[in-house]
Amino acid sequence: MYDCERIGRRNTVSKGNNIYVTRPFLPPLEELIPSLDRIWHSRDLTNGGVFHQKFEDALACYLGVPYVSLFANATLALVTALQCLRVSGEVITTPYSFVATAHSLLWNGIEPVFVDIDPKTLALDVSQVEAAIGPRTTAIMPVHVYGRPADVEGIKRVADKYGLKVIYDAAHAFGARYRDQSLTAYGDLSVLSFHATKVFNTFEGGAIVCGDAKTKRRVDFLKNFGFADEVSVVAAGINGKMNEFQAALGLVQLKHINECIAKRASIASRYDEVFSKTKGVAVLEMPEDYLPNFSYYPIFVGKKYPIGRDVLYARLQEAGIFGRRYFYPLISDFPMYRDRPSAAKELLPVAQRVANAVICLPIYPELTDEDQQRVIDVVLEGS
Ligand code: T4K
Repeated sequence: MYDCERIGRRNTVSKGNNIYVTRPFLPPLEELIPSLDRIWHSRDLTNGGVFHQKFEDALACYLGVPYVSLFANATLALVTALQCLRVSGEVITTPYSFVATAHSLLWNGIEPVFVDIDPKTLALDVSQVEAAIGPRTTAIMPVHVYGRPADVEGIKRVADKYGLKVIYDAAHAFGARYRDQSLTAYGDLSVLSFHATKVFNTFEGGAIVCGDAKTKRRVDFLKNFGFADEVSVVAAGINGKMNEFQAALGLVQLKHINECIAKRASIASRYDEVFSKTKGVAVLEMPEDYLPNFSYYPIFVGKKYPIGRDVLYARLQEAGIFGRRYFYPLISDFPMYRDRPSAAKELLPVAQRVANAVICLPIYPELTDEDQQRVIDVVLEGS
């Protein structure tokens, strides 16, 4: 069966009036041309060239973290992060995420154990994590959902008590800060995504953030087949490298990121103003000590909203507005996960409720006031 939303995107050019959950920000092409010129002349296309090196340094500096290792995408980075810390057995994770989170465990032969989410953070409910720890548990993989902080202190407390590693899926968290540091500074490792749909994009891309040089070295070996030098392979690595084009684009994108986040902030504040007063619609509260990146704008459609979530979702589509239900269905409901005991619906009531209520509305720097008004009008019409 065809996915109408995807067909809709492919038709953007001819229709011109569709609005999508996101549109990637791209810098003016002329800003990239000198770098492309250099790549073309140098013929250094990948395997850790000059742009790769510069972008790694610039990113670590922008995020204010000790070390960054660039990747072709976040999924490969997640798979590699687990390898880096030699995680095995069982890992506690959330059902409320993009499938890549749990898929990275299966690709490592690790058993995901799902735990319900907290209704405020929408990340792992720490009070339920301890009960899920068993003799084979070696790590916790929480997600900073929509770039909002998971309970980082609570997770650290439990992880320290049981000697578990913590790998954050921070795919949404670029530029978000919590208690005066990058969200990616928490945990043993954090993984960012620079996919086209993210706050910060390099077309595709990702990174592992880590705190010490030794770990960074191991990550770097692992993303390059395990090569330590021309004749030594020290681990069964993968090809996870970011190429020079992606890195060159990333360097240019960095110059625009603050402005992009500021534009998102003003769109979010207009939505907040309207939807905080809309009956049957809930919006997320801002955590304390948190600097958001406004990567997504989820609304939660409750019982008091007369037409319900799915009718609203369909009406938005009829109006050419393609929001997305991130994250519905839950990961734990997909066929490769649903037979696990921890995937049982009755064990995950908060995640089920949230997944059945959410619609992420369009938010991106170039969303016009008129287009935002079209989105608002459809939501208000159903209320
Ligand atoms: N962990 C988490 C928590 C994640 O959310 C993700 C990815 C990952 C890990 C893995 O990261 P990567 O390996 O991808 O780096 C999208 C993205 O493909 C996916 O990266 C993202 N999460 C997820 C939340 O969203 P879809 O299936 O919704 O994408 P798609 O192609 O339907 O795009 C959504 C809309 O974006 C389109 O309607 C229009 C717009 N769009 C999209 C693309 C790709 C564009 O305007 N231009 C584009 O090039 O999954």
